[in-house]
Amino acid sequence: MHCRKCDANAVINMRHHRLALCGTHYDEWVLMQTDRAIEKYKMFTRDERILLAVSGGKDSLSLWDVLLRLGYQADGLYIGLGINDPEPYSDVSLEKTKKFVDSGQWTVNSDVDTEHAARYTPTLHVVDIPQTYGKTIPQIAREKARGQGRPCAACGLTKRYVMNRLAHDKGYAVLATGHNLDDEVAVLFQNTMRWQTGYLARQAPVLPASHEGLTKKVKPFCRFYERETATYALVRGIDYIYEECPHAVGNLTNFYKTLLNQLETESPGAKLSYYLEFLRARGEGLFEKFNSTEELHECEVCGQPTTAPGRCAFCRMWDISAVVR
Ligand code: Q46
Ligand code: ZN
Ligand code: ZN
Repeated sequence: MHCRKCDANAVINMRHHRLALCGTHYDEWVLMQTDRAIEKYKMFTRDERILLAVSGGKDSLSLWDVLLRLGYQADGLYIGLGINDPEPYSDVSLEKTKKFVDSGQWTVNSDVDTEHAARYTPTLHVVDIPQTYGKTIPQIAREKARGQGRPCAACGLTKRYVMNRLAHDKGYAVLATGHNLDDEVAVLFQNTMRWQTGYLARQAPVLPASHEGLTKKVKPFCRFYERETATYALVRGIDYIYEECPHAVGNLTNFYKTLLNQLETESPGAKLSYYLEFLRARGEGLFEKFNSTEELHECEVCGQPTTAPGRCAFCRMWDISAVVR
């Protein structure tokens, strides 16, 4: 198959867009689409500092590459979870992240001319959970959940807290994550299956900072399919960790992803329209009344916003009674 714009062989055929592109034109397309999404949803400007959560995977490293190439001031935050059993997942993902930063690869010339050159030298912040808080994520989860279930709840709570805290303490305007369309649609499907209206009200490409101490959250890749971000990483020669976190295997989100992939095979574009139509309905205020108006308090230990007075869920879980820096 040939590229729609030139004679070269196509590296990707996007049936939902009826668009096949070669490496160069695909690269150009991804940059343009991302920049459009950033503007359309008013995510951030080139004058603002962005903190991007990086995991060493294809989505976050590709997003970092794209943002820097588009001339945005994006720094990275890597959170070391201490998940190294049975495979050294955390160690390898940190290694890939550092390799990306050291390579300076976003400055590597390509055939694509962007209006804004990559001039920003990014910083990588690393927060190692076992070093900072004394235990790995599986350890704290085992302790708190008494050996039951997956460590994902403890992990999610810790990651959200660390991201928000660092973004706030270091004065970033926005917190970005590399969530792609497949991620967003799986969560959307999960939430609609159970009519979790509060969650639906808060699922969006942009979540404004609703309270002092919270940072605006954005997902610039939310309209790209997973195979599109993977193809971008491939075209750009980004070396990322292929393996998923061992605790993700067999979880409910992955089960929904498999179901939705079957649907997509039968009906190309089904996921994209499901998501975009949801955003349209949401934009028209369909879920507005389910948005929580709960009053937030300051955690008595760390000062971060929390729903109940006293210590926040993070400080309670980690049994923190004095601020850890
Ligand atoms: S990293 Fe953490 Fe995920 Fe691993 S323990 Fe679960 S939540 S699966 S995105
Ligand atoms: Zn081409
Ligand atoms: Zn706290």
